Amino acid sequence: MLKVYGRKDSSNVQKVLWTLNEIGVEYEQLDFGGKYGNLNTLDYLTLNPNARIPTIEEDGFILWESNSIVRYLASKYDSGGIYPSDPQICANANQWMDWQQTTVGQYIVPLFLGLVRTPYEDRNIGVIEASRQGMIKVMQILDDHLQRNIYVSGNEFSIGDIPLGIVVYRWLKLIQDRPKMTNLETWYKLLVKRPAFKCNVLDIPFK
Ligand SMILES: N[C@@H](CCC(=O)N[C@@H](CS)C(=O)NCC(=O)O)C(=O)O
Repeated sequence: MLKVYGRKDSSNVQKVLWTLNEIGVEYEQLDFGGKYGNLNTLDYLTLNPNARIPTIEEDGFILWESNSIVRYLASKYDSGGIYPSDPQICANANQWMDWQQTTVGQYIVPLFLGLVRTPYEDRNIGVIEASRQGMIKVMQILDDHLQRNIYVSGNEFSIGDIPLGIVVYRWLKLIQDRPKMTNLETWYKLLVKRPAFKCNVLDIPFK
């Protein structure tokens, strides 16, 4: 059976678990990382030399990098479904996935670490505020895109919605002082209706 290495409260692991539930593939989830540790063992480093989660293993095939795992699973098990068959729609989904990692990540990661993982007295308010401002800027780009699109890559839910759905959940939960973004909230309400999003993201407490 396909193995997923990574604790359930990691946002990058959640992308993989959410995808697996969307496409109906059975898996075994193994608690690695965070309080479970075990990332710097020789065995784990052989799977993933970055000592990071998630990693998957399927019949001897090993893959790391959460967005690459989402693409692999969806293309293998749900091509034409959440992995769009139209090359341009698929490219759009990939574009927004890459944008999540490279552009949005630089703001949501310090915001999350500052507000969730850092004790109040140790927080760097300057970094938190700069990250909040950065998030407003990038969320407005997504909000504008969603004015013309029901989902990230068009009319259908796809892999493009998964990484950003997890980020937007954290953004809406962590920051109340933000401009209203109607299109983003309309899209987010569609995600909330998905059982795979609820059980792998909404129901898991922040850690
Ligand atoms: N770019 C990598 C980032 C992986 C990453 O940084 N994962 C975090 C968890 S979200 C991690 O391994 N942290 C160490 C830990 O959980 O102990 C990916 O998308 O998979």
